Amino acid sequence: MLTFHSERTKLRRARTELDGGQLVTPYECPERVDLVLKRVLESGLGEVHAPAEHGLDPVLAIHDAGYVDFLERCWEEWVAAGRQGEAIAWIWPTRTMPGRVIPDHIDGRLGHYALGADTSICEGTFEAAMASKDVALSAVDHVLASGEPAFGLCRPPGHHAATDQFGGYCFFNNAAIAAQRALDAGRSRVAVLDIDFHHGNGTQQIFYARDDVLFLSLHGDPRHCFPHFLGHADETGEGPGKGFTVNYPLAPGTGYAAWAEALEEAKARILEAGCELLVVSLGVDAFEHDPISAFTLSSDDFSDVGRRLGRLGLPTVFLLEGGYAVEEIGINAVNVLSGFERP
Ligand code: OKP
Ligand code: ZN
Repeated sequence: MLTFHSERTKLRRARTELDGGQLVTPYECPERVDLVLKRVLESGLGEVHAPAEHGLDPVLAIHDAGYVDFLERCWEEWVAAGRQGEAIAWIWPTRTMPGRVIPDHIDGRLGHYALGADTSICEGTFEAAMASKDVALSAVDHVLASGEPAFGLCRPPGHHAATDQFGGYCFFNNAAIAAQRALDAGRSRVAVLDIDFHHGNGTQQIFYARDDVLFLSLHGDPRHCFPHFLGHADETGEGPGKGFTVNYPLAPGTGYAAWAEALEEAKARILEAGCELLVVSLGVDAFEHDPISAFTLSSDDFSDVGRRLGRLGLPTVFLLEGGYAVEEIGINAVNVLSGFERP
């Protein structure tokens, strides 16, 4: 299958992530792209293509215009305010202070548009997010035009990004942007299957009241795992979207047998709903040695994941999300893709 990749996805190189009360070098680093690309090339998966530039319209089909403007200007505003470090949110509209008015001050705007303090904004963040969604759009366009599968080597990831919030290393929701593209191209229902270890809260929020996108997620139970405040089994959609959100929260320590059982249930729901295209939010942080996750999938299990997804028989676009055990991220991502194509 074709891979879509842009060197511009590496324009974001944050120096700080708030982790355990310390500022550490972020887990979500540009080297992840090099490792996955290297494995794609050595595995003979297929050609690597540069994405086309798709501009902001497909972003604005998903995200709030004020949010996009904030992301574009945040870094220069932060620097203009004389700040020394990277832009990190530290005050929020919370349950007791709901925040009806979007503040003017950069500190207030950061809190309005941030989900958490884990994700710093630095120079190049907007440019990398733009490249990442271009990768996703070119990959889905290839699937739409050819019926063949494609892999978008997206980075930064997207599934935590909501209509107007960034966080969990995500800025633009690449999977949501790709799903909307497929609908705009005439598909009547699309499935987004999120197999990243973390719940895809952004994707869920974006499509929660809609029945044209079926969102399904296998993830660490939010009682114990990031993003902590969404992803419970009783969240099933609202209004016309009732039944079109399906969550499989799994306990930390879950191994492949139980995980694959949830995957088969998700596949049955995708077929039952008559989805015409599958977007896979391909995080590989369910891996046993991932540094920030708690499932125990092996590299061979990821090949089996690909085989199981291939048996759905749907036009499929894979978009990279998380995966942080850097040496193995390329192996595990490409194992899914190879298993899908060469069962
Ligand atoms: C992004 B993706 C330590 C870990 C918490 C948030 C995790 C984001 C995961 N600071 N950071 O879903 O892989
Ligand atoms: Zn993740």
